[in-house]
Amino acid sequence: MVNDFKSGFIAIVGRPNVGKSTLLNRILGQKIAITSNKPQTTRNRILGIHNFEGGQALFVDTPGIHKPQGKLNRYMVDQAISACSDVDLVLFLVEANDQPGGGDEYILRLLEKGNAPVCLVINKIDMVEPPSLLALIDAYSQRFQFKEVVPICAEKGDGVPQLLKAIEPYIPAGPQYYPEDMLTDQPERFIVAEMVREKVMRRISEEIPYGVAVRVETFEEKPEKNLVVIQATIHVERDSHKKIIVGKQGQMIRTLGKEARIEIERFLGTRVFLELFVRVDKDWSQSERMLRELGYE
Ligand SMILES: Nc1nc2c(ncn2[C@@H]2O[C@H](COP(=O)(O)OP(=O)(O)O)[C@@H](O)[C@H]2O)c(=O)[nH]1
Ligand SMILES: [Mg+2]
Repeated sequence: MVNDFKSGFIAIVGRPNVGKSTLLNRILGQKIAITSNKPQTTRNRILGIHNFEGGQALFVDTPGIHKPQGKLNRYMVDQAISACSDVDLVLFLVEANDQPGGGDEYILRLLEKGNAPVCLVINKIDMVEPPSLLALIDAYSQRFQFKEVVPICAEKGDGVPQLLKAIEPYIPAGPQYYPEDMLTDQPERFIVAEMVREKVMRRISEEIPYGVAVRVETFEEKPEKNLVVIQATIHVERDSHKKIIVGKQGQMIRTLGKEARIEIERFLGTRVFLELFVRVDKDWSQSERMLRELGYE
């Protein structure tokens, strides 16, 4: 038999909040990466495995690239930048309702230093009219030699099949790296913790979510009851943050727990009993040791 299987790594990069994780979820048809309207929701590289006829495309979702302040941000940006090396293709995601700016320029310079081909993906086309989209394509194309330019709406899925078609030629011959039924390289515990953190990102305002980390302490499967018992701790940086996350008479933590549980049940395909704890670790995001302990190393 002729072995003509194709496989390749494709990094999804761009400024914070342009819709990288939304795109990954849309490609996979299932939610594994958390999203919110706040920048810097994604903190780690997340591999999403997409199978197609005769091949496997391995998408790497990354934290948004920005000028980092603080240790956690430094870690996040390093994750994104290192994801661009050794890939077969980079998807550079931008927003249709934005102009090319300093943030994009910084990323384009990084991409120029690498040698992977770059495809420009213009997201959120639902927010603009066609003439301004054309002007934007023009502006970006003058700046960089993109291999392809694909407009999409990651939220609704418009243009995503076209994007998948457009990237196929860049996927080289290669082995099937992961089994066909695998969706991500991240353990279930990680995704579960992320789903809790997403609810915090979405519900809690101001700067608090940037100082929140979530760790799953126990993950106990009870197949005979079709149940998973999960205990997770929400780490915050200040007593005042703990107060807000717990809420009046525990109202907020109950809401967060319920929203997270519903999503975790969908993800795991079982019933879930979720218990949340809140713990203050003063300035954990500035401590090398705490960053390591919470999985940011
Ligand atoms: N209008 C619109 N909003 C989108 C689209 N794709 C993503 N978003 C929103 O943009 C925000 C950031 O998305 P996210 O995937 O977390 O961005 P990331 O930081 O680049 O991973 C979220 O509020 C998404 O719902 C889109 O196609 N259209
Ligand atoms: Mg993201």
